[in-house]
Amino acid sequence: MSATASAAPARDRIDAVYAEVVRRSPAEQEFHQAAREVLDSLAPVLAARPELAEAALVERVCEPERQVLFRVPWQDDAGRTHVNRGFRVEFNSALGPYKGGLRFHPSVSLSVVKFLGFEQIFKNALTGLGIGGGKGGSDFDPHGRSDAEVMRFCQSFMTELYRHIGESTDVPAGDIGVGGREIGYLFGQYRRITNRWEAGVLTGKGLSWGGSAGRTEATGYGNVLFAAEMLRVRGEDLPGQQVVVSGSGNVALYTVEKLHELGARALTVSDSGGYVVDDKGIDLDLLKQIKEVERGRVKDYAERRGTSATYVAGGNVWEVPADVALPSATQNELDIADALALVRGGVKAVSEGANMPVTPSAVKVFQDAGVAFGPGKAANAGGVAVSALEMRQNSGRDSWPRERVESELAAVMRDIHEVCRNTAERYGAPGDYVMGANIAGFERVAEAMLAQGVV
Ligand code: NDP
Ligand code: 2IT
Repeated sequence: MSATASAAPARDRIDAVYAEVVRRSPAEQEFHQAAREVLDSLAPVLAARPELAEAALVERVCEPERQVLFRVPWQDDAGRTHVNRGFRVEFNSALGPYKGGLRFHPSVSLSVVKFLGFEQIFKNALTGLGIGGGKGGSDFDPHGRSDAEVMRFCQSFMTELYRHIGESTDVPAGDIGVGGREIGYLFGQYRRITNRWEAGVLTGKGLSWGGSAGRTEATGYGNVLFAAEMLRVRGEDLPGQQVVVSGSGNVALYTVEKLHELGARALTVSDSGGYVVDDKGIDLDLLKQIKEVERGRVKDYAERRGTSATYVAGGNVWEVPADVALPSATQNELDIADALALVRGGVKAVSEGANMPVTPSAVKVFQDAGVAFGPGKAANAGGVAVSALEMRQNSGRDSWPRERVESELAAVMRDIHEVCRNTAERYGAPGDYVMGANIAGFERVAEAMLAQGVV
């Protein structure tokens, strides 16, 4: 297979698909960005495989199979009524039930949910574990809300969502603002409304009621394993590397944990208020206490850590020089000036723990500078991969030991790295993991869609 003379018409076709995406969904900037990035990789595929072009697979994959928007009314502790908007975009089910997280954050919009759902299609395909792509959430802001308020919100959210999901239909999980506490409240309401113990309807559950060992850790661990693979094929090693990590949520915490386990040093964590840099490396026990137990801020970490840590209020974490950067907070958090600063500081590898944290122009800076760049749909696939393993355990009413889950996660991450690398090489773009991930993910989905007819 090679890019042939028909690449030019293929590129025209891609541009036309993109123009139609923008025309049909105007003002959905995040979705446009995610679509453009994938589409930009696909011209050589259409040129080499006309059967995929003829079946309008690129056109079809850009349009969600179903989009659900709903009102979520709830009452706060003072009895005031609030109204939020709920979303579930069921993007593609050619490879399995829709699968993807729920995000609760004030910035959530249809555009954000569609960008995340679109990315999820290809990410989930790369895992090879038989899961389609979807995403959902709400513009609800959980910060500063009591447990009781979060519970009432989750119950109201599920009171509509339950009719759209199911273990063979659509299986949500966590994302920003949705962790173990929220999955618990959501599962409780689903069980109550449906009168069914259907463990496989949600993933990220507690270990005593259908959850999988290793799911909490999976995204961060997986991203570190992916970064280690990218370094390995360049003849470098993760142990001893200084690493800058952004965010201080689920992904960031377990990124730090795996880095330290493998002998690298995590220098930073951040939140929307600022960042902390710790010359001795982040003290994970203290950070977990503050974030997972007290639901505090990274500022509290700096105050309690002693002299090795400095808090930079409103600061930009990418000004800290490091060998490796693992953006693990949110979309578009690392732009061109940040990329230039990291390159000046000697960064060797950048791997996306978050979804689309690096802007397209920043990705180009890294690639032009020869920095290994791991796109989120490959690098952060460990979370959804272990979600798929949780679904497997649920369908067999089984519970696997942590060692089994961790070794399967490591195998999946190695396999994704290999597939992306080989695919990029096959299409004449050696070392370009963005091309590799987009093409390999698309080919798997497109082949299944082709076989299943025009649906
Ligand atoms: P959490 O809610 O646990 O943590 C999110 C972290 O990112 C917090 O530190 C938060 O800070 C920060 N953050 C969020 N939004 C913003 C913003 N707009 N500006 C600055 N900082 C922000 O979420 P996760 O760790 O689960 O998710 C992080 C990223 O990883 C997301 O992009 C998510 O889509 C992605 N991801 C998550 C997976 C998972 O399994 N959880 C799987 C794959 C990808 P603050 O508290 O100040 O808001
Ligand atoms: O972006 C993601 O892959 C996730 N938030 C995890 C999705 C899942 O279903 O575990």
